Amino acid sequence: MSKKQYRIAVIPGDGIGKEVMPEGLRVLEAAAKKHGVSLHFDHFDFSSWDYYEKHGQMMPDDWKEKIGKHDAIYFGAVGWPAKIPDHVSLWGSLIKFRREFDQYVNLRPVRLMPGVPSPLANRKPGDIDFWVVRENTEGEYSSVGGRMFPDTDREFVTQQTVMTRTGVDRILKFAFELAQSRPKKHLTSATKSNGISITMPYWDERVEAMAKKFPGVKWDKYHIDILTANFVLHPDWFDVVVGSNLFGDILSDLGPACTGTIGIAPSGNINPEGDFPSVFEPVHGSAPDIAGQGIANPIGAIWSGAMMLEHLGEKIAGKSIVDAIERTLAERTLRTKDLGGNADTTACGKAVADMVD
Ligand code: GGG
Repeated sequence: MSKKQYRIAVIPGDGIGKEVMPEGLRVLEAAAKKHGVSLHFDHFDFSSWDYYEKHGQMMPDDWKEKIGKHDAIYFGAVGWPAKIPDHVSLWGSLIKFRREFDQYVNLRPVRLMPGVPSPLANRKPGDIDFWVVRENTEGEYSSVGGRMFPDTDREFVTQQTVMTRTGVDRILKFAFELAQSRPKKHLTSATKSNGISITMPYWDERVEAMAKKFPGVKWDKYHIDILTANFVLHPDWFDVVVGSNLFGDILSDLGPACTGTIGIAPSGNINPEGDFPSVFEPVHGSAPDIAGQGIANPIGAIWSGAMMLEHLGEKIAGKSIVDAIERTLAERTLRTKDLGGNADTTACGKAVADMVD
């Protein structure tokens, strides 16, 4: 239900996050103006190397008070490995959001857009159109483990995968409900229960139990190794693909790569109950190799803004952005370099904003 007025926390983060976010905001403002939605943006500089350098931590102690009452959080990218190890920046920001705000769904669409050449042979728009649903709060991304006897011959490290019944069942329920709402009504589960012999058979067991509650949904499962091969060979087989935290992370980079570039892929870290704000961010990271050159593709950030509007109940405004993205991508000259065009980040962002209607 639309309330037409929203407070959004904006966190650009590191690297190209700082370059693509202004374009996302430009397009959000254009869509809001056209569709009578009022967006108020509060800007925050934490979750970045710059902040860490000054304060010795990724975020202030009261970060939850600062952004926890916003309607949504619009995020760029995190990571500046030349200065700070990736696991420190990720666990100090994004993973904190996901856990503390119980954003247990990571939702990532994979769609071949008109005019964008797929690296896969003979694929056209419509052939690739599915969702990756990634478990986002537990699984392989666990802090249970440790290191013993450091710097000796006896040194060892261990890290546990954590699967709880609540955690597994709630992500599966979300994925089955999504599959049920789609024309194909098909769900694929990513597993590796032949090799990972405790947690993955448990995951399979819970999938089977959940499937019984959704008799209208056809489902299948693949081990992650052949599933990745099938993403490349048969992307048209998929409709909704659900996976654990690690498998979902891998699949949701591979999927967009099959649609031309990871640069256009959006994502939502969603708390479906709405008890906490959800975070919307492009799938891509901070890309230090191209940061500062003004050539990053802003579409992933722009599309994430559309997902945010849809999540807030502003479906028409959200769709107007996705339609504008499609129209922009159809013009070679408006695409960025990664898609064979020659537009820079700003030109591409302005083109999308102009196309919003
Ligand atoms: N905008 C996405 C981003 O900054 N990703 C950095 C990253 O490494 N993410 C890992 C993850 O999503 O778990």
